[in-house]
Amino acid sequence: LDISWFTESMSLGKPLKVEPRHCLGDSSSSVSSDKATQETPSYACQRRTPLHHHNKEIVDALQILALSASFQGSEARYLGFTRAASVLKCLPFTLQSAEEVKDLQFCGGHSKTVIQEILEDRVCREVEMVKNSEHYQSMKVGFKVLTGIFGVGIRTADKWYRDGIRSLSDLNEIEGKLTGEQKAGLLHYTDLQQPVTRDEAERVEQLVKGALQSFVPDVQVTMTGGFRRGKQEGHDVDFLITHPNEEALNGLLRKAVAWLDSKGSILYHHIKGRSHNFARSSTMDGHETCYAIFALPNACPEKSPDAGTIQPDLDKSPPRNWKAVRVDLVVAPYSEYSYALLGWTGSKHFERELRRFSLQVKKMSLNSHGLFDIEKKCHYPATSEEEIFAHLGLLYLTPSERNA
Ligand code: DCT
Ligand code: MG
Repeated sequence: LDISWFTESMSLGKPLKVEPRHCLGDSSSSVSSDKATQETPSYACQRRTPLHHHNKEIVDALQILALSASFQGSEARYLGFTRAASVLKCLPFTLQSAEEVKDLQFCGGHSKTVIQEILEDRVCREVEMVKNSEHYQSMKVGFKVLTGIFGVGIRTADKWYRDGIRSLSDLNEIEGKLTGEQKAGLLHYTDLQQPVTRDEAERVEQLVKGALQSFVPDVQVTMTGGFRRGKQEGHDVDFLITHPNEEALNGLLRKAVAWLDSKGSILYHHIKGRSHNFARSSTMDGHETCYAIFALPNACPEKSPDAGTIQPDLDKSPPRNWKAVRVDLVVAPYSEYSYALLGWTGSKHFERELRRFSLQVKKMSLNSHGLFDIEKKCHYPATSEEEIFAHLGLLYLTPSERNA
């Protein structure tokens, strides 16, 4: 683990050593530069957050509490635990004593109590209770079946819980009432619960590129999400598709997905068309997107994948030569590509913090389409992620430093 960049510039008492205009405490802020250098930058997009850090056990515990809070519909508690976990990911050392916790910034009282308890007793009673609670367990099952369309997962999982659904077998009983996406999530539950490895992601990339390039040979395809940030595993594989000639993108996603489907590579897909009347200042994402479940052939297939032999993976069916993998395909016009790349690289918390920083500090609205200055009422074009960070007066962070 290389933390030299951190120890030089980012220990808690000595935050990002950047040119003054890049800091929150810059000349436009009321915070004096002396005071600013004593503080942890408050927004996660101002901090370098590596993938590997020194406080995994505590971060994992805080993230369980964050997930549980979101399952209970408490966004404030979700954000509190998530922000505390994010600060800990930046620490260049392993927390050893409860005493060290007192000085942590952006870490609320509840999170501090949890951290102190883990440091003193090795476990936190609240975390153990949550992990073993029926609500948490069954919400996780419900959430997993909802294969990931943004914004609908928790609400539906909660409704299922209220309706008395506690397990996969309960869900099987209401199969007739499930949407196509939910049925697919249930059918491929076992596979979708397994992490997607980098090797699998790269094989999905070959499939996706092959399909798109058969229609437009010079189409640009970039793997985004956690894999672009350096993760070795993820819950899905995310891709961003673009081309300098925007006409080349017309109908391309549908054609490529239909082609993959005809080869038996797709188990489920749902395409959301491009939203043309999409408000540019909105935080919503209006790009054409395909949410899919691929049948990814095994690394050394003896047989080619055949959709005709696909069977539910819940029962003890004979060994298959493919694995169900969640894939998101996003098409961005070339002029919006850098914004879409920044938006789809994540992490989710990094993106939330970047949007919060843009709005609160810069009075700008940022989304995957562009950056809108609310006061000057103008858009800022960008041809690279570096340019977007510069528009926001932020130090550039590479994808692997955005694991907030
Ligand atoms: N995203 C976001 N806000 C959301 C959901 C997603 O900004 N509510 C962005 C950030 C990451 C990117 O889209 C891809 O989303 P995921 O695949 O859910 O995240 P990931 O970091 O790739 O996680 P995983 O490795 O588990 O797939
Ligand atoms: Mg992902």
